[in-house]
Amino acid sequence: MGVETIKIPDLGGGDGVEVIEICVAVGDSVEAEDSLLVLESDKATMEVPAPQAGTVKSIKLKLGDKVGEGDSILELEVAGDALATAPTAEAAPVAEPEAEPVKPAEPVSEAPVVSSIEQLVAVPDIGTGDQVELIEICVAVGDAVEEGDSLVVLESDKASMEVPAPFAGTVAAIEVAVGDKVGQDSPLMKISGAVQSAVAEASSAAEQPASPVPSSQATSQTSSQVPGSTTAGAATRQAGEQAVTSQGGVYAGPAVRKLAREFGIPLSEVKSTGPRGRILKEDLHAYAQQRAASPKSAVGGNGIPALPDIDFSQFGEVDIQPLSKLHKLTASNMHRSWLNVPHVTQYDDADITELEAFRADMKAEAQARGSKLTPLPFLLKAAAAALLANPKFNASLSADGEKMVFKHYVHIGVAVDTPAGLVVPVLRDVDRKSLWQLAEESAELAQKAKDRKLRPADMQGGCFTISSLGNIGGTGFTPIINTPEVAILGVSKLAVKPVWDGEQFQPRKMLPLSLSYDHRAINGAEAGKFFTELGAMLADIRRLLL
Ligand code: CAO
Repeated sequence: MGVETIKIPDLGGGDGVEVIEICVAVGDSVEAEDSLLVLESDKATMEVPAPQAGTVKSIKLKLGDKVGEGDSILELEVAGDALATAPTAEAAPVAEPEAEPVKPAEPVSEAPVVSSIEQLVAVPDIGTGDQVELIEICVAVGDAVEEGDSLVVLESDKASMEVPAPFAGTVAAIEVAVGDKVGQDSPLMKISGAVQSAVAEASSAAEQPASPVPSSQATSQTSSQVPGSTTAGAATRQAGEQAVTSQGGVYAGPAVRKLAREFGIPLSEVKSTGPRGRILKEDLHAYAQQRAASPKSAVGGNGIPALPDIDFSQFGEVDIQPLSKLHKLTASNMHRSWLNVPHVTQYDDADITELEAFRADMKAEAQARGSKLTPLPFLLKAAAAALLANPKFNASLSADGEKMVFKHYVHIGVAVDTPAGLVVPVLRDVDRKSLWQLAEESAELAQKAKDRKLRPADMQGGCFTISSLGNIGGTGFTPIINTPEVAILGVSKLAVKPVWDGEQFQPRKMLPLSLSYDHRAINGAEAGKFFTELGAMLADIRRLLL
């Protein structure tokens, strides 16, 4: 075991840099590369990483201190011999800037003239050989930029960094896109700049790096090593670990940027409370809380992380089709219900062996009437009876959640799949109609739906919905409640199953049912009673007469 004093690394010439965050406490165990503290200069925020793993024994500075290279940060108890294990600055050598990406100057003339040359701006030495993600392009072709204006923002796992314009000019071409992975010397964009002398420019271009270099890197030096101590991180890492102000005045550190991305928070909308307008993690929390309280759009709102916008063409050929109005409406209704209503779904099988036998007996008669007696009219009739017997199911909650509206009518919607999308026409007064009437009316409404002839009134006033996938297949599904209704019945495909009658297994026609209900309006015991009664009526349709 040894104790090392961890010191401020080479800050690229900046002294008197403020300590704005101490990320560890005495007694904490840290891994190599864990952030120890965050420093902030006028232009940049920098995380100082632990050079190696260890336990924090003491902290030598406090928030608000102004520090410079070589100042002690903390004492770290490390395994083994501290001197031997301490990394040296040579372990991460400073990459020499190169002049490669500079385009040759235009043909020179002898006399000094004002002319314009186009230079390729490339990614500077970012202190890592790894590729980093380009997260923001701050300019557009045709934009005039001043020297030092941000061109792009890059982000590694730990840091965000801006690449500033190395000279004033006009953006002539952009060679990258957001999401690209880039590394040192990757071309970014071409900037044409006015220069006083083509001769002078040509020669200076040959001597200097065209790639813009963050100030700390431009002046980076090998930090001196003191026996028993080491600087935290190598000089090269500093340039790559800056979080900076990006265009539009957004000023945030890497950890905050990462968190904002994870939660789909647009930093430009966050009110900052940090020093010099820096966005803090607390600001993100405040934003998320405020958003949760706002009744605005559910997409990316209510504290829900927004879904990433993915360019699928990067994986293969795609065809992009706009959604129909009906599809968008259904999607929005489903999403609203799913987000607002605490759904519980119960599953059960109804034994409809006798019902099916009766249906088979009635087939010829149905045909003679020009009708078809599917299981649906029986389900409608049984649901109506169960709704009347269980008034909480035939009700809606008021929007403020303060009142329950009990309905003295029984209108039931039936989900109908159409080429244009899902619609739910409503059969009125189901409790007062015969099975024949319900069969004819449901077939008529389903046809109208498929022909897109339903009127808005045909789809209003429902108390309960039946969604049947029985003619398609499946053993069960979780239907989403058609709010402001409080329950919905899902019907899956009938299957013959062995059922124990007390002495032996009998083959029975079992209909899988799923009942989703709004747990704000209905509790589990009530749902169990409703479901049992419904199943009993389907099992013995004579009960529908009671
Ligand atoms: N199990 C087995 N067979 C079933 C069944 C079940 N649960 N339900 C219906 N069938 C049978 C019918 O008996 C009929 O067969 P026969 O012609 O031999 O009698 C066949 O399936 C076709 O029935 P249908 O679809 O014409 O009539 P229906 O009354 O059962 O359903 C309707 C009408 C409008 C509900 C249906 O056409 C439909 O659109 N279903 C899809 C609904 C949907 O998409 N729901 C999902 C909503 S959530 O995304």
